[in-house]
Amino acid sequence: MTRPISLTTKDQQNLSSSNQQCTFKIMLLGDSGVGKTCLLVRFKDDTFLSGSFIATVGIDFRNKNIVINDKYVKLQIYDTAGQERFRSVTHSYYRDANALLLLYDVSSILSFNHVRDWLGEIKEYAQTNVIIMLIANKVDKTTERVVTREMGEKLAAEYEVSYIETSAKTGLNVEFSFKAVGQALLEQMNSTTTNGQTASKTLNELVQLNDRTPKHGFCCSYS
Ligand SMILES: Nc1nc2c(ncn2[C@@H]2O[C@H](COP(=O)(O)OP(=O)(O)OP(=O)(O)O)[C@@H](O)[C@H]2O)c(=O)[nH]1
Ligand SMILES: [Mg+2]
Repeated sequence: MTRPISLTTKDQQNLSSSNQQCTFKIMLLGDSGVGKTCLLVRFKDDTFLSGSFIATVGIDFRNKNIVINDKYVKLQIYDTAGQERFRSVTHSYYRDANALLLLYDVSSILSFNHVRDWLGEIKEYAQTNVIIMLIANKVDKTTERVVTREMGEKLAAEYEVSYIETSAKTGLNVEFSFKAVGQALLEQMNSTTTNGQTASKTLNELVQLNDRTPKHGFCCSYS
């Protein structure tokens, strides 16, 4: 059975490379403006980039060392540009990714409609055993929300990927998402199957556990 994720202050430690047990590559994908960079900055620095929007050019990456169930894990997170003109640059990075976080903005139906196109690109360029998490970001925008949870969950179920709602602004589920992916990849690494099924199953179980957890619990330990 999957262990729930513990959020501890140990995660903030700068772990020396000799202590690192493994490195996983995670890629952030989705239309321009959905909040990929903000999600990463929230996870890495626990701040929110409000104000004028500066689109990512090409690709950027950040490392974050975390502790998952007492194991040291280095997450190498690639923040891609959502703009079409950078698509060929990002394609070359898909192959090495262990996990893909595919974002849309719940206040933009266009970004949601493009999720199918992104999944098509993933199929074309990523490894077949890559794990995918569909992220409905900006859920703090309650009055402007046009993409419901039901719509997101339905699409995720159709493509058999995990679904989670986040807000880079409030921090809702941000740390959880990265840690859940890290934990799923760890379990995959320790399993005998190589087709990614263990990771996807673990991720789904963690998301379901999280859905049943009162949200203020994560909030308090995170901020
Ligand atoms: N309300 C709200 N605004 C957000 C959230 N996440 C991002 N934003 C805003 O959305 C805009 C775009 O965010 P970015 O993170 O730069 O978007 P991006 O997906 O990295 O865009 P590209 O780099 O062009 O691909 C910024 O103005 C952010 O302040 C969120 O969770 N809630
Ligand atoms: Mg960006």
